[in-house]
Amino acid sequence: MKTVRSVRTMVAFAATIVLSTAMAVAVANSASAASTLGAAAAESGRYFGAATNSFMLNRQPHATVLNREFNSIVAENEMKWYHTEPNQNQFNFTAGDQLIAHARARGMTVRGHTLVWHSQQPQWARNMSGTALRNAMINHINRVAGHWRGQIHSWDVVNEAFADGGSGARRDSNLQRTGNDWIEVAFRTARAADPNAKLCYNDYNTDGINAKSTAIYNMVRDFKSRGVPIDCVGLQSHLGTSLDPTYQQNIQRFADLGVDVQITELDILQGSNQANMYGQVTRACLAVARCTGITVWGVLDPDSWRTGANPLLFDGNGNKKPAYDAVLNALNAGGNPTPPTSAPPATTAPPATTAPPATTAPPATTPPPPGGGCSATVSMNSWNGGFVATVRVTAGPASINGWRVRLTVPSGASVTNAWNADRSGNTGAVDFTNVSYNGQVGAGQSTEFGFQASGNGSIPTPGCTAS
Ligand code: G2I
Repeated sequence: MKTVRSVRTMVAFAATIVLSTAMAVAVANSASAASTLGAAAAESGRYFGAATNSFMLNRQPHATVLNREFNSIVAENEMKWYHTEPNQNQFNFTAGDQLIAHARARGMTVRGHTLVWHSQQPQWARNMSGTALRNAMINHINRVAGHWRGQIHSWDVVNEAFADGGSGARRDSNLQRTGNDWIEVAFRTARAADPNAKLCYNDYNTDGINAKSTAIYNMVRDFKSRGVPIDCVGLQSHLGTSLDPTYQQNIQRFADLGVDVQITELDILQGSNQANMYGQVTRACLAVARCTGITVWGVLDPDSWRTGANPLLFDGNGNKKPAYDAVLNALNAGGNPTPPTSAPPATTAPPATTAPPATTAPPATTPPPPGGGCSATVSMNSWNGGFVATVRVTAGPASINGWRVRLTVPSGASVTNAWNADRSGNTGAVDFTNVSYNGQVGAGQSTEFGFQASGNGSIPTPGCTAS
């Protein structure tokens, strides 16, 4: 009896250990398994985003799902050229500002889509060609990327510039006809306008190793070898019923060039393979350290541009689909952590017109004039035949209410456009004066303006006069 009881006791004790171990494992698993896409992606340093529109931010159930699940957003249409510059030099940032405010209030990052694209251009740009169009493109990038400077995680600087099919050629467009260098000019201009944003080239039908993705690969390799600023490649991934077997290999070869890869517009035709493919895409990204984030092109199926395809992760009532579970499980299974260098720039960075902190002293070669006034320094981003200059104006020991910078552009060079300053002249000695919002600069503080010019050469240290 005694023996039986002690055996029973031992069995019960052993069972308790097994049970409590199992429970501990279960608790540990559920503690490490994040319950939303954004939180699960963040565990390996990635983001999981969705495309949306400002007019959907308060629409239910879109808003609830967007705010709960995603830690990144992108404007489906409202940061495109036709929307942000409907008339030449008249900018409309309202919808984009709303999207950014929404994201920042919730700790989400923002992808910028897109600075230049052959499609969805405003009518005035569609009618342009040659130098006028090239200058309009540069001005557009300066003004749009400048407006949201410091607030965009990654910009699709150029979208869909390569032809479909096996040619590996550039797509014909009014932009392409301004000269083959239009893409690198766009990237250099974007870097100067927002030095913290990652600059991406974005395209579709590039979801495997094929002639189009190889042409883009060759362009990125060329850009890296010549120092053209490019940080990432966006693979849109609008997908059908099967995944290209070289999908991951293709991501890896771009990563091996030294750029990040982002899955930028993921949606997959609903059908028997949808959930499986969503899992495959997620695992492929997680397997490559430099694949830093995934964005789905919409939140609820009825939001999608692919009418009737139901290609997203939530149905029209906001219910999670099997595809959602496939993605979440893949994210929670973990993957290669992203390298520390691919950390996104802080979304809390000040906008361009805000003076940088006083600790950012101007170079020693241009001490502030004694007794007040201001000084100016220039940094240039040049390519053969043109440059973008960023000019920093720093107040002396007393605050100032206005400033004028006189600088000498190189002989043969000509200023084509300026931002955050009024300009008189375009060759030789050119004067730039503050605009209404950046004339007041506190003692020792700085503000910046910029301009674009054609030509080559360097600019001597400019003079600065305070008022
Ligand atoms: O076409 C799918 C995507 C391919 N890659 C680039 C993305 O920017 C593109 O997005 C789509 C949007 O999802 C659509 O919503 O771009 C389309 C335009 O090419 C967008 O469609 C347009 C409609 O065609 C217009 O009729 C409409 O006025 O959206 C406009 C704004 O609602």
